Amino acid sequence: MLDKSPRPAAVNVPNDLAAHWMPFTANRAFKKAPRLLAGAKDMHYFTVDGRKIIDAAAGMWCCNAGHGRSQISSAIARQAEALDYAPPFQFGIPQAFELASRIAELAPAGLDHVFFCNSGSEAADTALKIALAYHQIQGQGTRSRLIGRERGYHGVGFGGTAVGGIVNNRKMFGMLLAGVDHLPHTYDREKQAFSKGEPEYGAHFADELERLVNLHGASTIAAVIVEPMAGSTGVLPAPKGYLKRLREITQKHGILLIFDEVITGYGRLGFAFAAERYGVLPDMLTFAKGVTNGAAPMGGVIVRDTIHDAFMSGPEHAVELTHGYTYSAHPLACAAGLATLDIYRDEKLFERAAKLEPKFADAVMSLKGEPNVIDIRTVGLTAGIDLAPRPDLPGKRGFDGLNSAFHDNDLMLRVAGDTLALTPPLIVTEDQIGEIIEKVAKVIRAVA
Ligand code: PXG
Repeated sequence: MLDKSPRPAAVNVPNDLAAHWMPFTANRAFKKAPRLLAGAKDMHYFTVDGRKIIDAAAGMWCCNAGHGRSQISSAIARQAEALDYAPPFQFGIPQAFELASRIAELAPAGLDHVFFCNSGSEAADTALKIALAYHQIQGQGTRSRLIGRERGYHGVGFGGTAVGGIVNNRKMFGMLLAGVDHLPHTYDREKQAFSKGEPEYGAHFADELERLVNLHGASTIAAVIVEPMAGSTGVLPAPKGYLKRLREITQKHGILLIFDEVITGYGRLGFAFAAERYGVLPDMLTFAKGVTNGAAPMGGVIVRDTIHDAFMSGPEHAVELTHGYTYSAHPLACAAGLATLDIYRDEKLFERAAKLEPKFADAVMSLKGEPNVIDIRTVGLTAGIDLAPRPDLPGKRGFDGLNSAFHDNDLMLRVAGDTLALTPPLIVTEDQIGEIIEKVAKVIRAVA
């Protein structure tokens, strides 16, 4: 069928791609066959040559309300005209306070204070630093050990890289932080393959924290940081009961629990935050991405009142936490965040994700039986599809899938090694889910 929907005219393509060293990208391969984008609206991207690509990745887990939301772009434009920049240290803008209140309201009761930064990486490092400083203030400065998890991703700062558990992200960068340890990841394909939602098997992986406590001593451990659903590593939902058990063990030993909700926040799992889905209250919760629908860089940490309040002592003229960024609570990001939260509320997008979850899961599971599909996991509006790696070249099948999707099937998806990740905007319709699955099936066959 001819598509007559409006689209931007094809734009000029640069003839020299050399200067831009692209992040987390196979630069040489990209520059031979560029995937260049020029525009976006609702569920679609437009390429520089005017093709319309359905977005099964919400950009990069960011654009939960879909693309080109004029409510957000006009809020940013108005803010840029009125106040382009204000120093966030010792000065403030009303929008930052309003946004913090709105975010605290969305978060589970008890998580009442928001510290702003500009990305998920900064949010992870901020949360880890608050944990260390909190224990200092409490007179427990020996608690300096940080615990992450294998296959965890907490961004690319030294703190986040150290607690992260993706070997390729770690092994090039020396010793990282001292005194870090890791829980095992929670994935066991034999016991969990083709699970919808949280796998039945695996709560006991949380007990490994007891082992680490026995090894290191609780009095040396500051915090544990985990993603409620590990996203970057290929969509690993927490097993049933796992997060509750982690909460019990951390609480018993006075260890802070940090949820990294950079991906799971703002509706991805059908709730404002995954903490709500799992009925588990962490001590801190990090966010980024969806807070502005991707339209401006912003991240943050939501902090338990008890932790925040512990800092509010000493002389009143003194800075309570010596941490922050030039662009913390940037006016454009605050404007984008407020407009984004309005859309999430008015269009009930979190509830929409929850409602679509079973249909989405069934649709993705229908790919079982396609060539090389060795596991499919779904949770919320997210799925990971594991393809058997080519024995000679691990990651090549996945990379070919990314290219086949973009160049031959007008589809954008995420790829982690040989795992295809689907994580569409929460505005996706049932028909569009069907269209995405058909395209993914074509991609899987193309790389068989
Ligand atoms: N924590 C988590 C859980 C993340 O997923 C970060 C921190 C870091 O955020 P920044 O804003 O610093 O990039 C992330 C980022 C993918 C993919 O393909 C995922 C992320 C980033 C890029 C790609 O799965 N997550």
